[in-house]
Amino acid sequence: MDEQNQTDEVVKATTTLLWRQKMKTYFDCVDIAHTGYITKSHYEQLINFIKAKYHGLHQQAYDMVDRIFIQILWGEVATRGGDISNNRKVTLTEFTRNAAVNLKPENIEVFTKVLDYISASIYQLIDTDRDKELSVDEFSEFFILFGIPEEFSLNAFESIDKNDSGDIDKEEFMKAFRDFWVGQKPGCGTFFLGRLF
Ligand SMILES: [Ca+2]
Ligand SMILES: [Ca+2]
Repeated sequence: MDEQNQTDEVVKATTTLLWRQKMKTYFDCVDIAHTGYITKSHYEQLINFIKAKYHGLHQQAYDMVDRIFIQILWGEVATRGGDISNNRKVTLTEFTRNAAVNLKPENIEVFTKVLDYISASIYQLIDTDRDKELSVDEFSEFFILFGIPEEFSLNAFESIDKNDSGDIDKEEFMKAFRDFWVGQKPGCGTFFLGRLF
């Protein structure tokens, strides 16, 4: 067995099928053209969609989007560093393996803080009327940028809105985001991206 297969056996032994399905779902959202790998340009394209959608914001908001998508989600979560240039391609197998490293006991605390930073920042960005609640429209307008069809974003909305208030508050959003990346069992974030592949 080569080194890669051994590593993947470790991933299988330490994560659930559900968690790996969530990672595949995320991967497929980024790999819009279904090429089988993700690259920096995929993340740059998402950033362009986001900037076009949320135009007229303060420069700080765009810097935050760059930091989240390029430095964190590409440069750390997808690649785990090393070569993060335009030439780097990350397959689903590598992505899943890299994402699983964050779940190790020595990494989970920092990873959780990073996740909270991402979700709190995104929440602020997409709560466009600034009433500190996400409406169905605010929520689906963001998720449509990831190619998630409206019916699935509604599904996601309902699963994240735990208290059935018809709005997603910041705590519900952050909890679901954390659960999506970390949770091994069904939870409030299982359908954060609307469905599982
Ligand atoms: Ca709102
Ligand atoms: Ca709610």
